Amino acid sequence: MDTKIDPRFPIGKYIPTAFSDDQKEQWIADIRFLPAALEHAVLNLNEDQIGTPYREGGWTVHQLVHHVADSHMNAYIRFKLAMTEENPTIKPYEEKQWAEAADVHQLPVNISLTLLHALHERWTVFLKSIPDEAWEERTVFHPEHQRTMTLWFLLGLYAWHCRHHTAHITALRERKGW
Ligand code: NI
Repeated sequence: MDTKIDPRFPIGKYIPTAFSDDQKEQWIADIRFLPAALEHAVLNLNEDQIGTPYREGGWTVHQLVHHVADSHMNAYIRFKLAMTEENPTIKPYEEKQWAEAADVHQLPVNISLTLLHALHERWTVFLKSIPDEAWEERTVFHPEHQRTMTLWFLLGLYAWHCRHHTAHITALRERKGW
């Protein structure tokens, strides 16, 4: 029996769920603790290990950490736009090209971890200020998917995104025995 997990999706794909207070608390906690979780995931890795792709042809640990910073800077802005404008059209970005950019190549992961600590502090305080009724009322429009998304959908998506990329690194370490 083949029970191998697809290495691209160590925790599975994002499955949206109905609004609940408990789920909201859990998802905000996932976002709050991402910087510490990611920092822990890369703790004591040497330069070669940081430069290792998490799967064949995939991003390196180094790129994964910088990607999470790229993604969550965009995410934070999407939440702020959704709360201050009516169904704003969000800006997709070319995440693969961002992950190949000079700053990603030249800077150690510590720079993005520091950025994530500050960013997630602000993001978490902002998320906690969102009134319950707003989670399903406030929306953004995603022009590539031609789809309106609620803040509730996005909260779950980014909580998943935190655990998804952290698991890429922890699963790699487990496989390699690091
Ligand atoms: Ni991602």
